[in-house]
Amino acid sequence: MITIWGRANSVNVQKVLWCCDELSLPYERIDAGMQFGRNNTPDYLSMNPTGKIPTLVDGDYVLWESNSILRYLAMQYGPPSSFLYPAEPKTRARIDRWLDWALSTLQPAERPVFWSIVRTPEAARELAALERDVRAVGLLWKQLDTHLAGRFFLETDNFTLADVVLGAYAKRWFGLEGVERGSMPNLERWYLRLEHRPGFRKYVDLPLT
Ligand SMILES: N[C@@H](CCC(=O)N[C@@H](CS)C(=O)NCC(=O)O)C(=O)O
Repeated sequence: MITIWGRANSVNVQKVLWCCDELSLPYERIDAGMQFGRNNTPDYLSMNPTGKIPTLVDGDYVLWESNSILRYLAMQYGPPSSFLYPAEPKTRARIDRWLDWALSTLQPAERPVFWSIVRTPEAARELAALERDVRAVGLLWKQLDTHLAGRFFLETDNFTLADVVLGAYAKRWFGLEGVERGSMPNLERWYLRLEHRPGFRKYVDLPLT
């Protein structure tokens, strides 16, 4: 049995839950992080020394880092020529670059915006910083909008792990209230396509908290 440790409103946990849904994988989830705590107990730290969520436990195999968990699940449980994470090296590398871009570039830029609007009381918001941060992350989403011109999904004609990862962050962009997003027609079309995926609706397309 697969166990996923982490609260359900974490974007990094949501990606993993969505991926399990795409693979029709049963799992149990244990709340951890923020108000649930548990992630700094000695037992948790012995599984995941970073004290972050998510952590995956699959039998006696333990893994942390959300995108690594996605790759593992797709390789371990996807069919050999899995559409989610194709084995062909050039295709796989194009998917991997988006997974890397998401963690190295997009997440550091989107996190302050999300935290300011969703998890900070209005009176305590620093508006000048917020405006600057929205502009910065908007430029990154615009890069994705440009990439998506003429494409159905991010890479290949099929839905892949790249769509899972960026789709989870996209909810935290399109779901924000009071943000000037500018025109991103390709990104919007792609985002609407994700709404056809039950895993997106069930685990990601929820009120932001
Ligand atoms: N790069 C890591 C980031 C993990 C991370 O920062 N997780 C956040 C939640 S999204 C966390 O553990 N926050 C502390 C908490 O929830 O208490 C990953 O992708 O798994």
